[in-house]
Amino acid sequence: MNHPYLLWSLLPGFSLFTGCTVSPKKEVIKSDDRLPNVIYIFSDDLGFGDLSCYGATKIQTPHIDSLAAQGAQFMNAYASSATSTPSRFCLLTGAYPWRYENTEIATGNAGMIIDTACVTMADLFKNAGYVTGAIGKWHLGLGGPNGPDWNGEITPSPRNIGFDYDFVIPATVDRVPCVYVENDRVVNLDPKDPIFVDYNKKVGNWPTGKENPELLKMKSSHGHDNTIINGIGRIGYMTGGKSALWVDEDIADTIVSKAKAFIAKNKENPFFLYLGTQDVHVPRIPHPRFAGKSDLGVRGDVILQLDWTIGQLMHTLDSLGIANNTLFIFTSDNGPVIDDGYIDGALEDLNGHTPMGIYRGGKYSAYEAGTRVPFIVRWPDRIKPVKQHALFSQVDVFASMAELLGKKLPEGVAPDSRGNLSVFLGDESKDREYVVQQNLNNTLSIIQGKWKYIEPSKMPNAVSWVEMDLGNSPEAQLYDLSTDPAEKQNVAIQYPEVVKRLSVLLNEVKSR
Ligand code: NG6
Ligand code: CA
Repeated sequence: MNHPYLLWSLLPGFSLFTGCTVSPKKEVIKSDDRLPNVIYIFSDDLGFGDLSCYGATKIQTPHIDSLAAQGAQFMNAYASSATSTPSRFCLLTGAYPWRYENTEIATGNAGMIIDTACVTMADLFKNAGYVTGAIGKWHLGLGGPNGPDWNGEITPSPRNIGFDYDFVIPATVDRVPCVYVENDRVVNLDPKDPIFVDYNKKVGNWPTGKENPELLKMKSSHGHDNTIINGIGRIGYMTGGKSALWVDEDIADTIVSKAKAFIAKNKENPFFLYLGTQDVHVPRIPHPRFAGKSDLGVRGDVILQLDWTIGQLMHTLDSLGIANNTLFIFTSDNGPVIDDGYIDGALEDLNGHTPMGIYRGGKYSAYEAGTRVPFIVRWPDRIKPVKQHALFSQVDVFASMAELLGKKLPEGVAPDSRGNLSVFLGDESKDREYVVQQNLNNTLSIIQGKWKYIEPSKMPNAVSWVEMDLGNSPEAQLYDLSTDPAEKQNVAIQYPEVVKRLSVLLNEVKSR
């Protein structure tokens, strides 16, 4: 596949991306005008209504609340997509994922999805002298087109797209292999017990959820009935690598300790840390410290665990004396879902909690709760606390970071990203000209001002494996978000000229 966004790294005469080695750190960046460290946290499936700083009353998230109180808290910010892989792809490439094949939810043995020739946001930071790290959930594929060699060197990896260091969960916590990869090797792998992974047929003789449901500590509601690891049926089959298997209860602790180590090691450099939490994705398995603590069942418990994670990172920055000059971004890859394939009591235990807030839909959906997510930016040295109401999309983070670093992106790099630093830092409240959203089925929506248009789609509005209002309809949909943020009244028939205008604009964006 020919990616237009791949051409840039080879542009002659562009020093940032020609691959010439600058030795930036101490020489280029003087200690008194040091660029900020940047931490970007992608939580997983966290909803707009899941945090007390966004109005939740049944759960308290004090650490994330204090982050919000000290920074710019966005009220109208969007992930590009209602699922993980495309959302992450968009952030790191600054390109809309729906322009490219193979950017849908990735299996656990998918090859690297971002071409190594692509200049990513990690490359941008690295070329500006930052030390770059990717920790936690990855879900952008690893290895060549046939997937990774789990028993050897896993390449390409995040280290081939701009990260100096990686410690990653390859895909999601419900997908095999249930192992960590650190700097291109499976962690704690015993070479005498090699790993085999297959997404089509059983490998080895480890029990599966389908054959041995009596072995499960959490049963599946949909799918998740392949190999059982730690009493949980997963998506995909694996065998081997016993010594390398993660312990689900410990994942948050592990991610925090790796992040702390990375931050402490690089406290003298500017660093860029891209961190994906496994919380609050299924299977929701809190550490015993958090189990039963929320009164909202396991989904609430892992929200508390997520809040703890953020508190630990804030504390680390404080104790190293670098909090003031660290740009700390906290958000979610897509909206929330209640039953995402395991019988974990999440629905029964909601207890009045509303993960979607007032919005319609959720993860996978074209409606607002699919992509409207919490988005918080704290940088004490620079950002004055503010509630940011401007319309904002994560697609613009890349170019905004280029602005921050004083780098001009060459033509073709981050092609869909627009520098929007003054909004990003909360200095100015100016809506993006439009925001494009993508649902599970690649149905696109576009928001401009108060209007939201969802393009007609031939896809069904429901799938068998998750109860979700996907937003697919053969008819054009138009909502006035200023009076109807919950998208109850389709007013397409009343405002044909608005439908026309937005469909033309969307087609124009598509054809770029
Ligand atoms: C779905 C899974 C869901 C989750 C999702 C990806 C089933 C029934 N559902 O196919 O559990 O893993 O994929 O989520 O298997 S994401 O947040 O990483 O995009
Ligand atoms: Ca997700």
